[in-house]
Amino acid sequence: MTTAVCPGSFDPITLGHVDVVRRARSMFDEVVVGVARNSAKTPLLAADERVALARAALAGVDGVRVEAVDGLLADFVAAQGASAVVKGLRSGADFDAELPMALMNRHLSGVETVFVIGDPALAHVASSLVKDVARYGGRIDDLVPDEVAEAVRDALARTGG
Ligand code: COD
Repeated sequence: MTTAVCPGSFDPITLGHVDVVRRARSMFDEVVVGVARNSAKTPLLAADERVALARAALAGVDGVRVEAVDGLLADFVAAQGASAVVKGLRSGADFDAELPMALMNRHLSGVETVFVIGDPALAHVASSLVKDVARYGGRIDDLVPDEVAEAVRDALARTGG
């Protein structure tokens, strides 16, 4: 059985992420979605909330499970018995950001990173933009899975935006 890890901060999970997970699942028998911490970002949603939303969003996708990542992604990938990391690319800017991470993960544990090109119709969808649109009262319902829009609005109201 082949297993891949789809990692991200998923703050929140978007339709772009779901597209990447589905593409990963078309190549691997099992996909583990790893909800991790990006030390360069301050999350809006707590880790357990990001995990719960990702689980709800992917509940109907066979062969996919969602787990929290504590610590290094390279260690998580090894612990899951996965043979690859799968990441999505929207643009050359994504590639520039992803290349050093892919090289570092390979340096740490030998794991390879596979890049998939996301759906161009979702190329504008990014968690940071989703939060910004919601912050100023814009409509995000067609950018995120059903369960997510309300959770983002609640979190923004709770934290004062
Ligand atoms: N279309 C296609 N791909 C998309 C889209 C879209 N619309 N939206 C997002 N993506 C892709 C991104 O390009 C990325 O590949 C992936 O989805 C996840 O995106 P984010 O924004 O949720 O996650 P990031 O980029 O913040 O994730 C970074 C990690 C959390 C994976 C990284 O910081 C990490 O591995 N942290 C754990 C600690 C660690 O090991 N650090 C050392 C790393 S070398």
